[in-house]
Amino acid sequence: MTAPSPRPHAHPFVPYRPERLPVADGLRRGQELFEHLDSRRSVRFFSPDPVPREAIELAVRSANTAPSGAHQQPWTFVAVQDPGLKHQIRLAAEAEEKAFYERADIPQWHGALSQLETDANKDYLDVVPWIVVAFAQKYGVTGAGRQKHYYVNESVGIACGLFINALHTMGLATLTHTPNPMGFLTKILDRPTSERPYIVFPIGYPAADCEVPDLTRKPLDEALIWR
Ligand code: IYR
Repeated sequence: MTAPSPRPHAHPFVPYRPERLPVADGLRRGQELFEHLDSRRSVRFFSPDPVPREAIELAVRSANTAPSGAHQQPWTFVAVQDPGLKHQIRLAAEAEEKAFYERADIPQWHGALSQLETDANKDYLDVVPWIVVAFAQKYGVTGAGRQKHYYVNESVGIACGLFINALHTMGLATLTHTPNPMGFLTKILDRPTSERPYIVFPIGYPAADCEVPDLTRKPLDEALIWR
């Protein structure tokens, strides 16, 4: 028999009893996770080697564990393997990026990006075995009509963070690619207008000769304030 609930509830609640680790064990796990996350880099040079569908499924299962506003889980992940669709995405993304890089009125933005040595060529969108596009559900669509969604950006952002971590854990690389605007993805991937394209994730193994910009992470005292 299950123990009676210690509190009165109007809705179903269930016991939650995660393992309580000894402090030293928790810190060791935290250190290991930090070192693992710190070894991740955004990649723009990919291998065409295949990645099993199961890996994409596992990454989306991980993303799908994210906390979300009112538990509305306002995300959809579209996994693209079809070479024709990938090529359509590449051509449309490159058209937007060309316009972005040719804009003369945003020199500061271009300056901030220069150390990444990016340009309008997005050949990796053809090379990778998968492109996953995260969509944010601006509102829900139910039989009764539109349901307002709360904290959509925060929720989808957290889900995407977990997604990136899951890929890295499987030895896969990705990039948070955000061509601007991204409306073309709604069309190419046949998504409803209730969804907004959020991030394009090219996914694969890094190329054998992959390089990344020599960047460092900001020191902890700039990331963390104690009071
Ligand atoms: N979307 C462009 C430009 C770009 C913007 C940011 I913010 C970056 O961190 C990197 C690139 C591109 O993908 O080239």
